[in-house]
Amino acid sequence: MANVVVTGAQWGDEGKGKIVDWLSARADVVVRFQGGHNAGHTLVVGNQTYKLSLLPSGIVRGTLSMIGNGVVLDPWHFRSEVEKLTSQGVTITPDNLHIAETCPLILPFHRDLDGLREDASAFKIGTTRRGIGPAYEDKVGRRAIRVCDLAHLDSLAPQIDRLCAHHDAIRAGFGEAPIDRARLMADLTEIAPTILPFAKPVWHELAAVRRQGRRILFEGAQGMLLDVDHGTYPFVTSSNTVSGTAASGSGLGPGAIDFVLGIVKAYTTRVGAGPFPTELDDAIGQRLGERGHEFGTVTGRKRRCGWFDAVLVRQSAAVGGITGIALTKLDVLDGFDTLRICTGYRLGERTLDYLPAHPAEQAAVTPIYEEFDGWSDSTAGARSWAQLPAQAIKYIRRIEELIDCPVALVSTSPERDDTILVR
Ligand code: 2SA
Ligand code: MG
Repeated sequence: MANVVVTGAQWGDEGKGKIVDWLSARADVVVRFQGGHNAGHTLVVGNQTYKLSLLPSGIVRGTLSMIGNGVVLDPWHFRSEVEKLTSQGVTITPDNLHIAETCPLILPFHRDLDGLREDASAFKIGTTRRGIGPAYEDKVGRRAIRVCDLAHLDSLAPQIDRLCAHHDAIRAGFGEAPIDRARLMADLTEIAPTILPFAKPVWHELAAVRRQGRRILFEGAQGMLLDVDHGTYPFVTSSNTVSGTAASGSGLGPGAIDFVLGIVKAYTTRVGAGPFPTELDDAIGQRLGERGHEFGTVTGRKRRCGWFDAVLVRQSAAVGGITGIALTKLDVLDGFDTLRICTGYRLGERTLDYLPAHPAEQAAVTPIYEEFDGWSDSTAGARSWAQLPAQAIKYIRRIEELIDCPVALVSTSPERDDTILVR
């Protein structure tokens, strides 16, 4: 298989980190193409656990890694994540990590604004408070400071003025002092030498990688239902998380993508606010959360849990052009007497086979469930199809049918090798 996009098909936290790690053994380059340090990718290698939120997961095993133009980069976070991983024995140098020169920067006042907005109003998105949304707003508003600007700080004052004028007006509304320009310039001057050695024309390098026939693994963050266009708007992140972004967010054409692997958890979780039709506000939801260790990697927030929603994943598979699914955390369902899968929604008198666009309707749908007998044997650590209980296979096959997409991989623990390749 040549170039693969790994994309979340639910609300994130499907276990992309592990699957990217598994696939990175077969890739020459790993590329992040959207989001920022709001991602939370966990890799377990032997007895070491690595938590990444900005860097491509390939870096842990030394695979050439790139941060594409579609990512928003907090330079200070970058430095601390590099330091943390280095202290865990990971080698990170400008030879194995490249950052697109066109990445917009997340600046300290972006993070402040993210928090101010979350705190100030009754309407809460439940963001990671890392400044992701405000930084993307400035990118689209053509006000952003980008990585390449760090090499031209002497002539940056007019751009900084324009950016700060915009933010000062917003800050005033929150009763906040104007941005200290001199301090911002000093901070940028201080961090620039850390970032610039990594800055490269990533699109140009990827073109060469393509010409040489080397394999690219595109590492998505968050999930399809958090996509700013296709997700549960406004309860979404501020980037396009769908697989198509892998091309635009790294500087390649759509023809560069050979396979889209959608990562799907065997049940459903969501962190942050917004509609969640199959959410279980009871002992079963509690049990899923405990067994699945469902806490945010970045923020430590408790994730909401619910039954598998085939309607949502079918929608993700269609919108994201998913070629095959990797089903993760199947072992969390071990030992349940009965399992449920949502196959459709009821909205008043209507029956729907998709999630309606309006947030009020999304909140009002009630799931139509199909019930399954569970399995008592453990699937944890299974490495072959033959090791799975018959009922578990039945559950997987039914999911496949309902989402109209084949299951290509089944993951049975955070360990790289506990992965079943389905033929
Ligand atoms: P933001 O910060 O602007 O991107 O938040 C907007 C919404 O997107 C959700 N979001 C996420 N959902 C799941 N996982 C994410 N990454 C971390 C993780 C999150 C964490 O892997 O655990 O640690 O809490 C992620 N990033 C953003 C967010 O909850 C909002 O609903
Ligand atoms: Mg995550």
